[in-house]
Amino acid sequence: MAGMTGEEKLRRQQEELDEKLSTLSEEGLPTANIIVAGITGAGKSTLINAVFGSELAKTGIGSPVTENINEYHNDDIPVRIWDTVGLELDSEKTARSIASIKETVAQKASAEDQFDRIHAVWYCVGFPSRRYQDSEVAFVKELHSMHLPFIIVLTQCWGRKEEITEFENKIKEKNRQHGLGDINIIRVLATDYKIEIDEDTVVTKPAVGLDALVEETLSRLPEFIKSGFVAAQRVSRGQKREQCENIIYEYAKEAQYGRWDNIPLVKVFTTDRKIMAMFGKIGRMYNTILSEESVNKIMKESGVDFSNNFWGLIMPFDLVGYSDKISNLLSEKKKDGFAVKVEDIPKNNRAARMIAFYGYMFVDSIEELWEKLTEQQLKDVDMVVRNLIGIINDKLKERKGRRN
Ligand SMILES: Nc1nc2c(ncn2[C@@H]2O[C@H](COP(=O)(O)OP(=O)(O)OP(=O)(O)O)[C@@H](O)[C@H]2O)c(=O)[nH]1
Ligand SMILES: [Mg+2]
Repeated sequence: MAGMTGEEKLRRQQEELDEKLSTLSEEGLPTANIIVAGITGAGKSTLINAVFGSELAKTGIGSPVTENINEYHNDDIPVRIWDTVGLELDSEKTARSIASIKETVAQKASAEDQFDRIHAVWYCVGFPSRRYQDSEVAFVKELHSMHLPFIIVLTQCWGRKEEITEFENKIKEKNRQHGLGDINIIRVLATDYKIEIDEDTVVTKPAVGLDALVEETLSRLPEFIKSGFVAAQRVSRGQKREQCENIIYEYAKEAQYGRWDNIPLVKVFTTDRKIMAMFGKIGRMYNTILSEESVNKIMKESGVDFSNNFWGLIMPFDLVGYSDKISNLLSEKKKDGFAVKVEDIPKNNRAARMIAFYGYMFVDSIEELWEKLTEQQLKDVDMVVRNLIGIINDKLKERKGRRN
């Protein structure tokens, strides 16, 4: 960098940082590959819809990979599901299908690119049938031996607790006999179950266990695939929030490292772009795909002077409690082994704090949006953008109110 003026040097440094950050935001999310197997009627489709939303199977291309495997994928949802359809484990024909499923899985499992491999298997057994046949155990054994995260999902868990426990023990015992005692079984009722007592009385058993299934799967997925799985699932909001904190942290750290607010004139526009990229990523985590245009609109029409973003928003930080949140976040990260100190992002590092502030505000707003809109409405981009602008403006007003 010899011969450059100080300003040129800074500009160059900034460009390099920008490049680094834009790759960060373009990476998108990894796609988790999950096999959902089980005999016909076990409740596979119901489970898939409950965890990933009906959009996946409806608009996704359900294309037959083999006679008995259907693949579901939709560009907006970072998950790929292989569903074994119509498997009847007793028949002759099914024995052939199982062989072909095993072959497909084995091929995938050994793929050179880790992203192409199968990342987890959910094997569904329906409680109402009370059946866990020898042929199923053999099938489970084959899949389990590929050393993938393997979970047995005991589906359609309505009915008496003791009976469910009894059946679960039966499965466990059978597994033990085949050296599969370590397989986890998770009880699930994917959607509410209505029991008609008589003409006027309907008792509803509410859905349970999906969060446990998501948590267990997540804890066993390879690290590099987790963010995709979290974005794709619709069950655990806590997990989404955690992933968003990681995103905010990345951007805040970059802002701090880049000292964006040291040369305001060069950085104002850059910072806007970072915030936009961060909003886009957070949106994806909540299954909300926002185009650049939409994010732009949100930023323009929120009651903040975004073009003057280094002044208006920084002062009242502590009054909203975001400063504490940010400090906590940074200490958490430090515990995780990150080389970051709370003092690393001092109170006077406006860009980093501002980015974190926007990040948290956006996550809060999207969570509110989730409460407010139905799954169908969340697909309507105009409605999402309009509502987000409303929520953000309310939050900012709230903030002003507290200041006074
Ligand atoms: N209420 C309720 N019904 C369920 C649940 N799981 C499955 N069912 C019902 O059980 C039946 C079979 O469920 P599916 O999800 O279609 O089963 P599948 O495993 O996809 O079956 P195939 O596609 O034939 O292999 C359907 O009528 C579902 O409505 C559940 O969690 N709650
Ligand atoms: Mg099905």
